[in-house]
Amino acid sequence: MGIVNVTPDSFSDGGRYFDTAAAIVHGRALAAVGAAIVDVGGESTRPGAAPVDEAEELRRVVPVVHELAADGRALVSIDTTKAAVAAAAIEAGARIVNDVSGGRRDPDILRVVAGSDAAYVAMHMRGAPETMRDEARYDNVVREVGDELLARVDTAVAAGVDGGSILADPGIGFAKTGAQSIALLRALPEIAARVGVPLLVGTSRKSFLASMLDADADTELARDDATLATTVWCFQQGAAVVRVHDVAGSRRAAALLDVLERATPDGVAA
Ligand code: PMM
Repeated sequence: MGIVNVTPDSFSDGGRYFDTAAAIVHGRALAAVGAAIVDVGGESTRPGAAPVDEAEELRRVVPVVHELAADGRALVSIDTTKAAVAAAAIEAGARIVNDVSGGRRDPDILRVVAGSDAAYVAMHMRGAPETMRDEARYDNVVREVGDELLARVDTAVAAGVDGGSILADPGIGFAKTGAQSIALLRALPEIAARVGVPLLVGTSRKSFLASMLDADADTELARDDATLATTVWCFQQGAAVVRVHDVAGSRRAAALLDVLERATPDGVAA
């Protein structure tokens, strides 16, 4: 899943694709290098970010979703927590609703998904982006995130969302410290077993990666390198989807992983 942020202030690429035309060009470029999904978002979820009103979010995302869906090269996902934005995006051709609140911010979003053919990504977060930094308190982060994520999946199913079209996401960096994010990455198979649906994981360029880099080496390129290691890790731990900025790099890594996984003892890909 490639990231198309139509926002002035995202985690890492804020502002770069804020313009509708630039966002469409970027989404097309991600599809061209092999993104199976392009995830279009109009509201920043950066820690401390201010909310965006519905009219502005619609203005940002709907034309981008419409154009990328019309291309038909990649499935279009809408990264929103608002029912009205999800509905408009589905109308414009989105096939996946990626909800970082897991249905907590606007429970109507679950009814919108249930009434459509769209798939649903339920991500784990506590609080809201404005406040989540204060909510990173866990006795056992793996157990608590697993339990809370399962509750989000169950709530979605109870609202009528098809359980076979749900992905769960542990929400790396959302109400988690760097150490907690690493603990979750370490325990992906356990979390997948707990929630009972495939996992999507988003580590791309996030600040926990910086703790593994020298302070003067914390560049976008270095974070992409670090992200690649997490892509390989996530796929090896059974994740179904990774959400990344550098789609080309992740595709290359995934292709090599595929060869290694299918290789016979004499080194020939089966
Ligand atoms: N991270 C961000 C935004 N949306 N959606 C899902 N499902 N998982 C994530 O980890 C996630 C997300 C924040 O990152 P960005 O500002 O770089 O897009």
